Amino acid sequence: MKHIASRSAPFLATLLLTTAASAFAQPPARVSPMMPDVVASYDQVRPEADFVKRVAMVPMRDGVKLYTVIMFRKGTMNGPILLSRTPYDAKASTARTPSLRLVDVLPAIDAEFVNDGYVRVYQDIRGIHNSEGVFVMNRPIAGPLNATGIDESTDAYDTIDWLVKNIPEGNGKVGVIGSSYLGFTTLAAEINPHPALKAVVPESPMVDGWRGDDWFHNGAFRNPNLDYVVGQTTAKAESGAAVPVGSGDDYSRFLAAGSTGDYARSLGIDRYPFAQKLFQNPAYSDFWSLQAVDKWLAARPLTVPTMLEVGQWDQEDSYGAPAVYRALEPKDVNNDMVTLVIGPWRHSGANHYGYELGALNFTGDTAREWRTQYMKPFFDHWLKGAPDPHTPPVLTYATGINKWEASPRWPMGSQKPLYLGTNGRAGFNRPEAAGHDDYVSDPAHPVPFIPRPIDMGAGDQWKPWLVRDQRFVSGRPDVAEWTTTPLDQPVHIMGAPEVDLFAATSGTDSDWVVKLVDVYPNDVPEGADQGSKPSMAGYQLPIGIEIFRGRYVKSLAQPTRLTPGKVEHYRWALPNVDHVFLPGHRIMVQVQSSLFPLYDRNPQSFVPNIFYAKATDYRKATQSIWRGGATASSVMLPVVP
Ligand code: PG9
Repeated sequence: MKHIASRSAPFLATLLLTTAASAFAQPPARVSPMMPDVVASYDQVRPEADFVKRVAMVPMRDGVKLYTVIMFRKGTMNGPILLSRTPYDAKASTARTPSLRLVDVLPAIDAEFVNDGYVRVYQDIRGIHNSEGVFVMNRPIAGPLNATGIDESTDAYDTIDWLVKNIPEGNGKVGVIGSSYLGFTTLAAEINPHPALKAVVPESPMVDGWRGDDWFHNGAFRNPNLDYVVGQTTAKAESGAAVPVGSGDDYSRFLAAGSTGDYARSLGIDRYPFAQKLFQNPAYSDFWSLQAVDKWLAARPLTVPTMLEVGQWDQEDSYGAPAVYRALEPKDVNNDMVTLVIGPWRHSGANHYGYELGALNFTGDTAREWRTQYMKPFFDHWLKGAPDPHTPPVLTYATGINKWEASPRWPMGSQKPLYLGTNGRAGFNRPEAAGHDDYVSDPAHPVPFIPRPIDMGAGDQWKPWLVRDQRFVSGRPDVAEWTTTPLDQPVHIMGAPEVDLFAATSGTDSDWVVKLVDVYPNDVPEGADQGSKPSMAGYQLPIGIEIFRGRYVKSLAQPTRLTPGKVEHYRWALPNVDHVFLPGHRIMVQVQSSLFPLYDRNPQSFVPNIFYAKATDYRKATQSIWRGGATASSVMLPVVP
């Protein structure tokens, strides 16, 4: 760090003088001859401001410059650097309010850091907002899908190299943090990492866009992505561009359009390059499997301490963090390099208020508890040399009993089949006789994923949807359900429940949606003092919901036509959870064949590419869920003994 020390005095003096003169003018083209990349500095924008803010165009190895905002409290010296690399507008992310206090200007979660001497850095990734270059959605790591040699890993390396050489107030150690897409760029930073990168916290990271993160889930396409593609790729600097579809019920809108391809074509979205990529890759092709981040990480050494975080009811990226944990765990020989955190949160909820979610109340602000008691001590240790906080290998919040649990590994439960039985009963004893329950799935009347009218862009509908009371579909003839009798003992599950489904359809393709539901007692519900919230009496709380597109039963990469009436054996995972079904509660399994309009409809007749299905392809089908005997469907619960 010597070279920085020798540069700091004249550099800072120049910086202050230059910016003092420009306090009320436009930022100077160049702030200091000593720092050619810093294009603006607002140290003296308002003398009473309690922070320093610099904007740099940081050069990458190919010359492209990335817009980078550097902020820290005045007086910070020898500060650890915490970096986030975003496609969501670094400029806006660092201007939350026009305040003179840094804690008001940065996102709320940054207060704990900047008030403790951290330097906070936000950067627009390549090609978007104020950074130069060409944007590539989820830019694959250099390799078969990317021949340029430039990716989010090299850009992170070059950025970190610049930061440790050009921030005199820094201590030369860098951490990277971010949620969702920023979780993806956080994971990319630990591939071929810069030596100054000392720790990362990928939150709800996008890892595999076909298996379970964002774009598809097990082959079923997620319709809200069309708006996302428009918002992210309409114009380089424009954020949040939206298709003018007006207000109204998304259920009606998508149903009236026909296929998702029809919907996209009706709005010109089919002309967007990434929309075309999605439509051209409906199966788990190389396009998806070669960019799965867990596979990249599994093929490389583990060198950076990693704290993975995901919400138990993450409605966007529930797959990524556990998948990366599985990839890295075998490399964590001393069980002290990788932590998995599962909190009672919706997508990115860890960075917001964690006391409640939908109808649920928890023991406190669980998100803040995690950030202050676990996440920051983790960074403090690796970036500031603070004492080892002995972060547990696995930290989960047990919903139902509402308490944090530290575990040595994940999963902690062992799979125990909850069988579907006769007369809508579920139980842990395997039914002897084989039989089946049928329902008719009609693509003209798909099962809504939340009550209508549906606006998938409305945060109050979208964010908490995975904890929505499922009684809104109770009684639908196309939602089959099996329920245990009231439990006399708690059933504690810690892991990913596994669907083990034997099913047949009269069609030649089909979607299967399975929900694991905690049915609250109707008489003495917990949390009776729900305050302003409705009672939980009889509440049907989803503990996991996941879809599987039947055409992929034989191969995720090569879809096959289903044979009408033939029983197929399907296996897929529900999201990872730590949950206790309390005595008096009942465990319910629901099975249905649509979850609309979140997922595109399966026409239930085999077509080469569902994005291009025609109206005549959509046909009713009789679905048979087999139980007992050799075809005993169940949900394998990861029960803790
Ligand atoms: N999980 C968000 C997202 C990514 C891509 C498509 C749709 C949603 C996110 O990265 O914030």
